[in-house]
Amino acid sequence: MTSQERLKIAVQKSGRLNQASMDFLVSCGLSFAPNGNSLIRPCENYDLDVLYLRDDDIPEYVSRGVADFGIVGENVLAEKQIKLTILKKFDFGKCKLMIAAPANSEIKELKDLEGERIATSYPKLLANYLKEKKLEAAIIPISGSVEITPDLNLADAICDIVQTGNTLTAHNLVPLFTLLESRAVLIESPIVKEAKAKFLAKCNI
Ligand code: PRT
Ligand code: ZN
Repeated sequence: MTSQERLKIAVQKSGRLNQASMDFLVSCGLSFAPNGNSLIRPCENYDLDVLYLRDDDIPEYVSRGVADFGIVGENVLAEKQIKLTILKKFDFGKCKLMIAAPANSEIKELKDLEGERIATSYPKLLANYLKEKKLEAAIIPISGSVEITPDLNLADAICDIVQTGNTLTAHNLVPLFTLLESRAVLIESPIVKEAKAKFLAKCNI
């Protein structure tokens, strides 16, 4: 195998998907030496390197063929609006993208969102949802800690990822509408390579 054929898989560097993604690769029979802080971790027993990235960057790396595969949340993939083949849906990283409002708010039904301000890190998915529901609301793009924005009067509602619901409860927010159900998925670059099929067979995909 030439060095150009050495495959790359993009995995979240740190965060909720990192450990389960590495566990999946190990379950495929791959082994990795401890890598310290390096962003590229070679597999010891297969022609494969793991690229450790921010999850938000994974679809871009994969769509451009810099990584042959990637493991990322469907929520991130959908927000990036990059069309890529999903090869496998995993049992980890399960969550929902939801609109939530303060418990004491008058927002209870979809129509109550009309004219309101909604803070989110998912402006594209929220815009699509509002358009589909024929609602006009102001989208406030925020990159993190979205749940504090109603208290600070930056927004009337939020659109964020919910798993247990504990974060919403802690901020006195009530989940109302689901935009997307998400889990971690294995995505594939559009670049054709012989080595890819062999790798997928090794992983029973
Ligand atoms: O650094 P990097 O950009 O790579 O990481 P990140 O901080 O953007 O992502 P990270 O590690 O938080 O999440 C990675 C992926 O895990 C997400 O894109 C989802 O696909 C998935 N996932 C699963 C979650 C959650 N569960 C989750 N609970 N992502 C985020 N959360 C956050 C949510 O934003 C909210 O703040 O957890 C809080 C809600 O959790 P509950 O349990 O209190 O409801
Ligand atoms: Zn991220």
